[in-house]
Amino acid sequence: MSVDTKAIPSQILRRVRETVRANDAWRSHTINLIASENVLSPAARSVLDSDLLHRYAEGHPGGRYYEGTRYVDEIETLTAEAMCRIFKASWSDVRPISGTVANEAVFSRIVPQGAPAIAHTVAGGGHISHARIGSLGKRTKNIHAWPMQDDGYTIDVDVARDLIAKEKPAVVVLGRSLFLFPEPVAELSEVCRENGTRMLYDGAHVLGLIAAGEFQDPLHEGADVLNGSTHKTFFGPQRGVMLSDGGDEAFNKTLDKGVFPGSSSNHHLFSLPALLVSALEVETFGREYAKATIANARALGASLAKRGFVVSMADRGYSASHQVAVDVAPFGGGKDVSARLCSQDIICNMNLLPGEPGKNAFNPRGVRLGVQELTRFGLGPDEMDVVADLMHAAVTAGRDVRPEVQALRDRFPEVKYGFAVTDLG
Ligand code: DSN
Repeated sequence: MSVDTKAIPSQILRRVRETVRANDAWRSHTINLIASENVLSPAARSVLDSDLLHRYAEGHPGGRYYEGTRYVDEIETLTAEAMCRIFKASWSDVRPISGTVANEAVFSRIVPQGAPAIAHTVAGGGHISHARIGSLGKRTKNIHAWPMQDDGYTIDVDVARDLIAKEKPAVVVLGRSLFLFPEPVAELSEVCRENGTRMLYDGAHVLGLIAAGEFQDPLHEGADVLNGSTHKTFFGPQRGVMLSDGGDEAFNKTLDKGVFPGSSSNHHLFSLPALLVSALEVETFGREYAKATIANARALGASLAKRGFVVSMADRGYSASHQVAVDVAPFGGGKDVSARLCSQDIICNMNLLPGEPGKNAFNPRGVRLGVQELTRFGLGPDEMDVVADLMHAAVTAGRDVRPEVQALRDRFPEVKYGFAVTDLG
């Protein structure tokens, strides 16, 4: 980024507020389909701005390296307990500030330098932190891709079992950024145990669906650790979480050290109360929300297919999560189409489709659509049909749909499935 050294501070200062307000105003009337985002309830938002913005709390409640933490200790303990309740876990760490930091905490402690590992490639839907150029790649370049069936999405379990038995990897990573269907956790857990392999399930995208019992239950199907980010389908502030069950104290201690001092010192205390409120919302409204989200994803897939789009995994009902993947190559490809949609206030990202070669990453065939935010605003299957119609008009006919996008969003101004500020007393 080039820097304007002649800029005048007072002018920039005004620009800061204007820019933030402009973003607020714009995003409030867009159709947001970015699958990794969501919005906070008014109750969760109301506890974000506090003295905790200024404070430090390394270590754990009861074992801090700083004085002055008595209140954040209480919040952190309540949040960790809520996470254990929600995921029926015996151990949780709520200090990682993102899903990637949580992954770093695991990889840095359980993957010896150069050891074999198995993960999804980015082209296979994997997250960048599982890749050779990401967090896992700092420990090892010896990363094998999960073998895939012909659909380019589904892991070939028999071949995967043989690969684990042959390579004896230090870690296998299940879970992805293009995450349409559950992973074969139960099917692979035994061969992992037999070969001394730890299984990390990266549930960043589907954490809220797992919490609700509406996707799969990785910890009880055999994963050693469930990592996630707390701001996608788990509709909290931007943070991460790690969970395990089964009481392997030595393993939990290893993970704990991976978080602190391994991958973070302080952990952005200001957003912890908002995470606690959001976790209580997930406990209260999570199942209803997750069911609505999955129904909306399937409805959007069907509505787009009805209008002639090729939607991935049609034979399996498009999705069992919050996402659908759509082939937009006939209309210019993912880069061009996502930019055109954004100019019409419909926001999504370009994405490689299942089975597409990684070399296409900068102009893939597809776009990835996530309905978790629209669902939180209360939109349902009927509105998914309207969204599909607007996308179709914008992409195939170049129509200016911004007024219709705004009209749709104006009908759903309130965040649902959450508490009101007054519920906080
Ligand atoms: N890369 C983000 C995504 O899936 O959108 C998650 O970190």
